[in-house]
Amino acid sequence: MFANHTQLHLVAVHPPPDKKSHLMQHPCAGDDLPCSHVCTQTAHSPILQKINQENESHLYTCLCPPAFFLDNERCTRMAECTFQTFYCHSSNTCFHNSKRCDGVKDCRGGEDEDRCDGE
Ligand SMILES: [Ca+2]
Repeated sequence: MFANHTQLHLVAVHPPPDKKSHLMQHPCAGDDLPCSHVCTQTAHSPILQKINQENESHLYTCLCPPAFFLDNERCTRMAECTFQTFYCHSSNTCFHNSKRCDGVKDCRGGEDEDRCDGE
């Protein structure tokens, strides 16, 4: 159809979205986004649609990029621990390996003292 190395210039034009459209009333489409990074519309299921109709609200899911975790609809960068440290997921902090199994709960959730007896 076109000769090799033919360059095509395509332009797609779409009218601006209608602010009154029900799709534009979704929390992910507004100016005051509920998520810090990525907001996606939750897939509809019969159960969710029933909740939607009763609450007259739109459902959404917040997502985070790699190396971040979701906490209360906000993405927080995970702490980067060195090989001499271990990661506490409950507090997103790093502690030196000497703190592991030393009888003191250094992590907020105390996971540094879990499985210390070779369990
Ligand atoms: Ca400890």
